[in-house]
Amino acid sequence: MQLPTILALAASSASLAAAVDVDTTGLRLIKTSPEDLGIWVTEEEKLVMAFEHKHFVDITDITDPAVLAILSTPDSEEVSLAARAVTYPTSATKQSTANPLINQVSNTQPQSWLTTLTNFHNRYYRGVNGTAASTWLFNTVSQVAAANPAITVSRFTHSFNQPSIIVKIPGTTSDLVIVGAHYDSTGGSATARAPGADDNGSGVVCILEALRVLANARYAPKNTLEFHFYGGEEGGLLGSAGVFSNYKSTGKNVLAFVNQDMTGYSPGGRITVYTDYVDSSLTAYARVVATAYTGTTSSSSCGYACSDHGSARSNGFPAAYIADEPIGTSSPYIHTSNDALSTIQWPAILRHSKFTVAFLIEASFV
Ligand SMILES: *[C@@H]1O[C@H](CO)[C@@H](O)[C@H](O)[C@H]1NC(C)=O
Ligand SMILES: CC(=O)N[C@H]1CO[C@H](CO)[C@@H](O)[C@@H]1O
Repeated sequence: MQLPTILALAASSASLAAAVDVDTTGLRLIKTSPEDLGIWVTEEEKLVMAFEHKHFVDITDITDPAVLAILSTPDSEEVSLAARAVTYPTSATKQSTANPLINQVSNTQPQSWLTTLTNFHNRYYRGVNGTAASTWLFNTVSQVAAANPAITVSRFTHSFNQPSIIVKIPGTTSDLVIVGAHYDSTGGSATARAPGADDNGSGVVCILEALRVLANARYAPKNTLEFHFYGGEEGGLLGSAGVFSNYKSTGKNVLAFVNQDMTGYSPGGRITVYTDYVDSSLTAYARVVATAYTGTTSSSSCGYACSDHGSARSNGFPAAYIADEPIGTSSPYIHTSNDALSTIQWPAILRHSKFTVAFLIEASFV
């Protein structure tokens, strides 16, 4: 099959693009902006784009017209949410519950977990090492969750061999408060070294540390709490797209989704709240919690298809994005072999682990 390396197709929607008469066998349809109608690329071209920090969402398997419509809606326009409208508190009020738990947060386990995660040659979602990382993470998460028999751990499978992992602490309501991070990594080719320490091993270990603390305390929330570890983010938000599409079609009520992608490199020493392609009410609430528990925050924006909050948002769920640093001063190492354990700033990891516990406790009462 002979094809130009990148086929930009003039069509008004993804489904139209798919219907244009070219052989797209083995190619993937990606979208790089609300206005972009879709571009067919090879897997190798996706890897190079990620390496060059070009953001995209892989829409090949997205068929829901409402999701495609949101993916084509500029950030300046509010998107309506599928879930019932949530009124978030304007202050943090659960310190007496949260503080004793936050005092249990440490870097001891995150240092060990991040060492193992970065020792995988890479965690590429279509490669054997990415699958091995998935197996290790599932087993580790299961061991941590075992401190409380009420907690369930499951795999959410995808068309690629790197399932997302979903942990649930059941509440007295089925309304969901979710924290998430992706665990795959990429280094510009299918076999390149990609330790992915900051991007995004760091977010993974913060969420896992929050789970460890809540599991050990046998914390029993009102709202159901979930911890999501996504595969395939670097392939165009694939893992989170699968999970949130399922949550939409099965009518789950998501009160809040907070994504953390990069939590371990912060010269500024402040949690950064991202303000584009997110739900503004939830984002304001996440900032309230971050400020109450960690001090002054920074703000930034990171553009279209920046990370997994985009998948929650396009499926009609309130989503926020929290990271370690504004985009201009964020880690210069990501997507390369230098995104290594040695460049991690551990105070940042600790700050985000504490924030994660605080947010889960506060939001469990919403
Ligand atoms: C998997 O990791 C090994 C080293 O442990 C490496 O030699 C190999 O190239 C990696 N394979 C892929 C597909 O990345
Ligand atoms: C897309 C990707 O490969 N990883 C994301 C990790 O987080 C940074 C910033 O938060 C994104 O810019 C990257 O795209």
